[in-house]
Amino acid sequence: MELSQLLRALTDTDAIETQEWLDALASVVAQSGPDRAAFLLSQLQVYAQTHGLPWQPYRNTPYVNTISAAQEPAYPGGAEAQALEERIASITRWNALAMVVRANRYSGDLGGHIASFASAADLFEVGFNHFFRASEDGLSGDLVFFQPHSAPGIYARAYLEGRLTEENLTYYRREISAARAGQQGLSSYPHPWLMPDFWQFPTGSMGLGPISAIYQARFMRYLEHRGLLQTSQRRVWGVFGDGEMDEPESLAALSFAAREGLDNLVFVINCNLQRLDGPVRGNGHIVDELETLFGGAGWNVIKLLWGADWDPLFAADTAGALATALSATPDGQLQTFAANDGAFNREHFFGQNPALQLIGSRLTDDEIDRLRRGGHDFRKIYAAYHAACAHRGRPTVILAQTKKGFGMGKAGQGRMTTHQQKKLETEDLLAFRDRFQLPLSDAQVETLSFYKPDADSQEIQHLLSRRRVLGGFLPQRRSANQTIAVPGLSSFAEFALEADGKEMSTTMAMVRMLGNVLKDPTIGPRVVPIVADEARTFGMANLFRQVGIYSAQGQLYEPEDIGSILYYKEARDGQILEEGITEAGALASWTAAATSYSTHGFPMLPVYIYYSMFGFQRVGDLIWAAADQRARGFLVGATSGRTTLAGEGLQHQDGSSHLTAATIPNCLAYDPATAYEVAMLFEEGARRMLESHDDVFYYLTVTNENTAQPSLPEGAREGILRGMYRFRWAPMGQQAQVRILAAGPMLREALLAADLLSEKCAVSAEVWSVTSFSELARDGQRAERRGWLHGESVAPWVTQQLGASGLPVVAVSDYVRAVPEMIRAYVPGPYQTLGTDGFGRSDTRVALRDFFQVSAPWIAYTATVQTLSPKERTAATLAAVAEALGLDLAQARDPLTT
Ligand SMILES: Cc1ncc(C[n+]2csc(CCOP(=O)(O)OP(=O)(O)O)c2C)c(N)n1
Repeated sequence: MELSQLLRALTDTDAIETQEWLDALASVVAQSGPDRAAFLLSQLQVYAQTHGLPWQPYRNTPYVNTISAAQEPAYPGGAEAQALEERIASITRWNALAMVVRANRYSGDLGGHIASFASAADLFEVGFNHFFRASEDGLSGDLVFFQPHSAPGIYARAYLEGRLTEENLTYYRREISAARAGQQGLSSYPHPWLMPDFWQFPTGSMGLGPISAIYQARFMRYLEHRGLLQTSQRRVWGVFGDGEMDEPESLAALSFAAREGLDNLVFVINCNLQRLDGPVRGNGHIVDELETLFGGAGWNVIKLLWGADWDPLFAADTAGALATALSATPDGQLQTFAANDGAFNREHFFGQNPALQLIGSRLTDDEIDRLRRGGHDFRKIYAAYHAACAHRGRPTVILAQTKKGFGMGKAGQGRMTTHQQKKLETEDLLAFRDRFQLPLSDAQVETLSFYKPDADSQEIQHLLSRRRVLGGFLPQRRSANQTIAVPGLSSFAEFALEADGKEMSTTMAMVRMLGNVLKDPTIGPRVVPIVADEARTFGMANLFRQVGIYSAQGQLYEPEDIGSILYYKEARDGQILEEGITEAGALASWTAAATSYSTHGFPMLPVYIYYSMFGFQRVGDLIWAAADQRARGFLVGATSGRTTLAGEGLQHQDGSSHLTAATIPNCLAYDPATAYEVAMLFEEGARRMLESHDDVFYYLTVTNENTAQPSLPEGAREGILRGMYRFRWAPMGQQAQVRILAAGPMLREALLAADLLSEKCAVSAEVWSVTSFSELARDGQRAERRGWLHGESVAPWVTQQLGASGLPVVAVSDYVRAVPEMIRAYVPGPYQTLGTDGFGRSDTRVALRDFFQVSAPWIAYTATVQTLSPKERTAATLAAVAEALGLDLAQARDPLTT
């Protein structure tokens, strides 16, 4: 009896009937083709469903490779090239390992990962030799998102390429010591800020890589469809961990990628079945789960599970005993198999039933031990990547099964603790050397010598020639600086500069400026307006018609409002990115546009307008990553202000974004009060980003409170940009007794307070507009440091502006008090801050300002109290002041605790 017949007999209750069905199907395929066969299968499905058969189509395919051995293309360069590349991967593995273990020997404080790259090395190597294209001009290469903690492997390859030196590797994770020694150290994870010529994408925070890669691929399409840049030959690759796919952001945009038909996007998920603590899905199959998720979302899924040495086993197993057993083996068990030797696997896997025993009997224990998983087989990896590149119409995900800590032997392969492993005993190191046949002496192994073949060796020659063919080295970040002329203020903001009391909100002013800037022939096409389903909220509906909403498919329907002038116009060359309700997606989209000057050598100016509450608080980590990536663009927190936002209730009331923004070093955050301030800041920001090439981005908060807008006062420019300027002097002929610093919407309250002060309290006040507490604080810190480190005497801007009079100062913000507190050290004189701490309430503006004690009467009250000496502040006096201002102190609650 043939082996295949025997196997079938052992696993099928009616083998003859099964064979008849299979033969019938095979004959249909042969005679009428696969389409007819597929039609018959769907008819069977309809029959099953309409006749109540308890059968559902499987969402998963069997636990085998999607691409059969017969479908695999030949390996470029044949077996010889393949063997050479495998050697390069072995060397890279060693150097990566040596780098991490050396760092750890130097100091236990230094972390690092070995096992992740050990599992991913082959996936990367095939990519580097055959798929990841680069370009010297940075305009036609691929964009690759690297799994963050595989960074040692990427450094190790750059070392072989001659891009990094032995010193660089020695200073892995020792960036500060390296700089002191005149060297360049290596960041733990991809970090464009710290390694600006190397890393493009900061993927260190898991989940941000996948969503960013998707929006990057879509942004390339956007550039192409708008006729701005040819990107159709370029691809985005994302290599991520299977554990990382648990992050909500990893999965958040899968259906979006498929909907957009992003066949320029390939995800390679390294399914080593383990994450940090243990198995990703010990009791199930992460591959199956991801197959369902990606497949259901509309991706082309390629399972790359088993290496070539499994092919003859599967071929012999026509009854499917092997596939059945593998499908039934949970990942936790597969991990145990990875951690144990051939004899163990023979007994516990192949020993499960006679059919498997028979298959196992064809192999020695050593051969069983060396059975490779798909992600460690160069030819199969090549086949999968090749198929992914050839696929049209949909993004592709390759689910590559590997072993975590591959080749680390007893010290790490498949071990629960392998993720954190960074100490290896000499014995383990020697075993690693032998396993990968590295030409290192015992002494070199013990001292963890890096290994680099001679420049004229086959290995180095091969890898260099492959990179030449593929256009250069990678990763490589560029800061190509094309200058885009920013139009003068008067061309887009005349209405704001000469507002002359006209009523308008700052959100309205911002949107109007945006509309004008979009019309400018130079900068206009570079502007990328981005919204997350809130365009109407911010009064941006007119832009729908003006510049159109981007849609790869154009508009396949007649919009309901086609008759109106502002109809909902979708177009292939539309300019607005309407992202729907996904702040994470919109931020990833903004980042792609904000870094286009570098990734595409083509500067764009993204302006993402959103509810400020759903920015820093909601997607702060994405903003941090954008900062690391040296993003240039505007984030506009619209309808902002804790008490100012009208009509939405407290879930939308943001009191903290300015505090978070202040923690991001290259984010300039402003809370402007007037339309002309917005105009000045927009112009200055655009100029710095597009003309001076500063790696900064701007956060502006604007509000929907309609107020009479003043015209630009003379001489205000410097103060607006630096953070504060005097808006109103004390009443004519009077000396100011108190100063009020007010930001954003609080300026109006402060002005009313100044009136109250003079009318009701006989106190004369001066009012200052603070456009940015955080910029003032930074300026103060810089001045302080110059003093204490270099003995220079420089007064911070706040101190310079307020002078030496020592008058009491009251500062009021529509954000938490910690925001105005940022400048306390630089205020000469008594300083009292007012802000909007606590959970807040839903109510009207007036009620909220009263509740938070930031309304005009409360500001006036606080200012008056500041003018009193401590002795004068008796309960009776305070009550009298409050009464004069119509306030009831007994009603005043602590917003923090109520
Ligand atoms: C947001 C976030 N949370 C946690 C971590 C810490 N972390 C780094 S690697 C890792 C495990 C990664 O597992 P997996 O994605 O399966 O990759 P593998 O190392 O197994 O290849 C964790 C939890 C992180 N970098 N980012």
